[in-house]
Amino acid sequence: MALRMKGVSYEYIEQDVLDKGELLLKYNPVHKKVPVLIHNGVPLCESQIIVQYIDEVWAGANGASILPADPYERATARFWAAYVDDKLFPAWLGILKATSQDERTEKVNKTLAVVAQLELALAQCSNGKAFFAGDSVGFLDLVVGCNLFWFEALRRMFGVVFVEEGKTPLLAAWAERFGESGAARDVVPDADRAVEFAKKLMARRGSAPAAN
Ligand SMILES: N[C@@H](CCC(=O)N[C@@H](CS)C(=O)NCC(=O)O)C(=O)O
Repeated sequence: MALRMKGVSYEYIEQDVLDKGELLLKYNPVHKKVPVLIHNGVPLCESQIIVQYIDEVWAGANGASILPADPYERATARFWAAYVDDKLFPAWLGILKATSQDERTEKVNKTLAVVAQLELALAQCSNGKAFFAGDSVGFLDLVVGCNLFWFEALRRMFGVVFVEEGKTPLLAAWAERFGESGAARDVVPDADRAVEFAKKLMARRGSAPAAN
């Protein structure tokens, strides 16, 4: 999404993380995780670091700046981005990794609590505008937005809804706008593929079967 925002062309190489290939092990030997950006033959790892790198390297490119220019706004965006990585990602991933229904319910409730907090963050950051970053997509939009197709996959698998007009009206309207934005449109993976992968992950881990 960041490369699209900057108008930079790239080659996308898909990696099955349940069957890690040579390229991934070579370029991310520390964490052995995707994504990895290879630029000028050298690897960059960790999503948020990659996005910030792209913003700095292509600072003069046709796309607008991804991180806010104002130091306080930039720090605030980084604060919430760290919150997403620390709290949101493990909470919903825990739903897939759960080995009992009780554990799964606990992770669903945790995810709901984090999403409720993000509703408040959106109100604070957007200041009534369309996106976390204001009038257009920015860093925090990408960081939160890349979880949305997983939310859809979890809805299809377990019937759980994390972002909806009744409970999180701001996030619900934002999610619509984000999905239609030039950054996300045509790039975000299909939720069907996320479901397919999640089922493989659960089978591998022997997690409890899907139930509403
Ligand atoms: N903090 C990392 C997390 C990356 C991550 O968890 N990647 C997953 C796929 S979304 C992965 O590669 N998992 C393979 C594994 O855990 O072995 C980032 O933001 O890049």
